Amino acid sequence: AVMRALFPGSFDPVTRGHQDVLRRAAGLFDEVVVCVMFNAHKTGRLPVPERLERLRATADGLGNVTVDSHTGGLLVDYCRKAGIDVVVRGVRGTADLDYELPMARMNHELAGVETFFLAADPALAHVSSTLVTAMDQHGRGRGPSPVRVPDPARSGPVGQDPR
Ligand code: COD
Repeated sequence: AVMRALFPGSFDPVTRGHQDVLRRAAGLFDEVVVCVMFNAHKTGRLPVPERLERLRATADGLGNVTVDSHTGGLLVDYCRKAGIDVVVRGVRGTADLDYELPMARMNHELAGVETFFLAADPALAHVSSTLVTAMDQHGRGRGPSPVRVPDPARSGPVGQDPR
């Protein structure tokens, strides 16, 4: 059977950490939908069309990935509508798991949707949308897209951009 996975998130903005999870999910499942959703605990920063544009750049070259948004309802409703079998989430540490487990159980109870956890690459586990935004605001960013070619002048242990 074809396995369709959903990688949901705020992606505000998408980071190299998200990109790594997306690439790995694309290698594991037949089809992956990466989808902007609203997290009730977060105040939004970027408008959704801007988040989608950056996600499309990030997903570029991944032939089995499509980009979508679902900002007006529950994740389980999207899963039913889109024929999703599995939800993929990245886990950076125990704080992520404390937050993820109740959601995963709720999604399973409501719609039988399973959650598949991918352990964050330790080299990227510190990368978050919040830190990337702070760096952009203070002129230390590399620009809007996490898929840009690295600037050699910025590489090396000092001044390295975590995205
Ligand atoms: N390395 C690996 N993984 C990472 C990294 C990193 N550096 N950074 C982030 N991730 C992972 C996160 O752990 C997460 O799995 C995913 O990437 C996306 O992260 P965020 O922060 O962009 O997204 P969240 O956690 O804000 O997304 C939460 C949802 C929007 C999915 C959730 O709120 C939701 O399901 N909303 C829809 C409404 C709903 O159904 N609510 C009830 C849920 S029970």
